[in-house]
Amino acid sequence: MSMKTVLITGATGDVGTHLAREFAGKYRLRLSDKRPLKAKNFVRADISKMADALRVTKGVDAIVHLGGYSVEGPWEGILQANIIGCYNVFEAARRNGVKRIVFPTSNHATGFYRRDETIDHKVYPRPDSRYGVSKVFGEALGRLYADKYGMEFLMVRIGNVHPFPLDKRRLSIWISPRDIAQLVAIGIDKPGIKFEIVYGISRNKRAWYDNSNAYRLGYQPQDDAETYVDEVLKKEKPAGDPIAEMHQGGIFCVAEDIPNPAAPVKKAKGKKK
Ligand code: 15L
Repeated sequence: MSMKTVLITGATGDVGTHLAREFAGKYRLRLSDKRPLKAKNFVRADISKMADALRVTKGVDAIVHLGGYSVEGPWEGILQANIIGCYNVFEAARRNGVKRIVFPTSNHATGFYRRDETIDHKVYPRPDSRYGVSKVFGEALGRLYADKYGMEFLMVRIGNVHPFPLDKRRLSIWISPRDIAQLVAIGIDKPGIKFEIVYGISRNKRAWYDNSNAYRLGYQPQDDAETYVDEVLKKEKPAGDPIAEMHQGGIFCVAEDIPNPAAPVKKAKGKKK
């Protein structure tokens, strides 16, 4: 079979950057984002506009829909990027006959489960933020489009993608770039997926998740956050808010606004607003 054409939305973000690198040569990639990127396979698109979503999803075999607001923040931003944007992409895929979508939901869809609980892919969501709610929206919309229109979804409740775990909480939810690439590739390629939820974590000793559904689909993570345990715990700051400390979602359980690593760089205007 010829190489699949795969659209990655949100391609300038953290996860998109890792996946574009890991997938080079494996798929014919079309990268999109509302922010610019210097790459010849890049198409600029703002998925909060249906016309852009229709244009960018045309003629691809599968979509990895990363585009959106990636942390807790103002409702208006989350509404446009994650609720309207997700609807536009799924609906545009349906109209364009694109059947397969990998959606990065988040550990924050279930962040109000406690750290002393182990949860599997069947638990009822307990979002820890408006952002978490927007991810639950994406999961529900995917379920509808699978059941009603026969589209196919792998929902990956991602922990945190980074070359190494950043802190104690991430020792439980970390996923390495090569492991997320393997899991997303299963979502793109594995025949027979209708609608599945998995956790996007490496084989972490301290995992809060029973990720047997991912293993059933063939996921064989290569990494374990425990490799980094000493250096992570040495750098760990003293425990902060007790509610954050008690729950899987951490700071998302208490913060109203978390600095967005993917925010567009504001140009200096000379005077303060
Ligand atoms: C997420 O869902 C965010 O997209 C990411 O930026 C991290 O904050 C991650 O969760 C996390 O929980 O560490």
